[in-house]
Amino acid sequence: MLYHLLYPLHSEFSGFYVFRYITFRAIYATITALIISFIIGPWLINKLSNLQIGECIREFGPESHFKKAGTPTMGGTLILLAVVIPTLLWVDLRNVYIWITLLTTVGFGAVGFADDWRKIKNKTSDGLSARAKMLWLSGISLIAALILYNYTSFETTLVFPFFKNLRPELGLFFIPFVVFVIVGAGNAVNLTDGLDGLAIGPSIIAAGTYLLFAYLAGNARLAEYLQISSVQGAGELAIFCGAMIGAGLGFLWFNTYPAQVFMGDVGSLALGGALGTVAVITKHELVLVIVGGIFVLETLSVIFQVASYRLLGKRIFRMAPIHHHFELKGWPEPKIIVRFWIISIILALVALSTLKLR
Ligand code: 57M
Repeated sequence: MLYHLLYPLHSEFSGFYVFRYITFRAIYATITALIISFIIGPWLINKLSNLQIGECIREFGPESHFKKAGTPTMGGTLILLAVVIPTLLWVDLRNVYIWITLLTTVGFGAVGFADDWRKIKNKTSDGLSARAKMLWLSGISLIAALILYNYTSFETTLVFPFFKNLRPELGLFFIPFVVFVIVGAGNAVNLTDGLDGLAIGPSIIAAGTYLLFAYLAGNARLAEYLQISSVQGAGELAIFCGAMIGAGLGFLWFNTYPAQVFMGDVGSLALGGALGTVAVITKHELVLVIVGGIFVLETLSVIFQVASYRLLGKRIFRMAPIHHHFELKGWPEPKIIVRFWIISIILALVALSTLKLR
């Protein structure tokens, strides 16, 4: 909105020309998101506490979590507001990729909201059934995939990191592939969200990495120089990623150990859905496995744990997802969190190196 209001004024006052630049708007989207988080955060946490929107802790989980019972949850609504408002303020609203990304982000957030609400209403840790959740998430991603496929000039090739000439055409398979990436990302972030700051840290790092990918993919000259796919219009997603960084940092302010608020599924699904969509649109979807390596690790730990228990009757980890394993080994919570952040930063650097190694 601000972009549409202020940029045209450059014909009268040249200073307003600055609103054209994606870099400038991405920085101010980040700052706007931070300001929104700091203004609304304390009020929302108070409100959630007063409404007794508190966490029900699973009885068979690590004991260290029992003291967290009653921590306000659904703080993801703050993340959503702090992502959506700055995005609407700073982007070019004619950009279809922005609307697709907002659709999955808000859509996934809404499914998470319904899930959290049910848990709170029933005072249990069981929300929507896994089936219903998957159906909703797949439906929302399917709409996003169909819009990309039918109404944009989006290339339906699959781009492999490290191999610049390996670009198979997916054709119609592009649609289920997009659904798989977005739903997978949503669920992976959700599984990771089990310690204070554990999901939001790697989400901020991933958003920062994709801010750069979006900027480069949207700039035809730079894309050609780096031999990455050029996606006209993808640059606006750098502003969305900026808002994600600001919203993430703002949320971390309250979610850092010992957390004053949890994000709930409304936050974790929205963040995952957003990252999955941005990865698809910037044509860096396979790189998400590296950028979001922590989310992948958490998911794989559950898959291997369940498979091993079912097939061999033995557990690989003391408890899955893997962060519980380290907790049960006696690592203090902040140590696990910060170490996972460090791994995330290393993975982001490896992912960025794919820009040169091809
Ligand atoms: C969400 N939610 C947290 C909070 C957060 C298939 C199976 C592996 C699924 C998995 C599962 O249900 N994962 C989904 C995990 C929960 O956090 C809430 O959920 C929201 C995110 N969706 O925002 O509202 C708890 O996590 C802790 N927490 C923090 N700080 C935070 O900032 O400390 C969350 C955010 C909170 C709080 O204690 O209550 C969760 O872990 O439940 N299931 C599991 O993770 C369970 N694992 C399991 O059963 N493993 C088995 C098999 C199935 C693999 C095994 O290893 O044998 C464990 N979850 C818990 N306790 N809590 C079991 C023990």
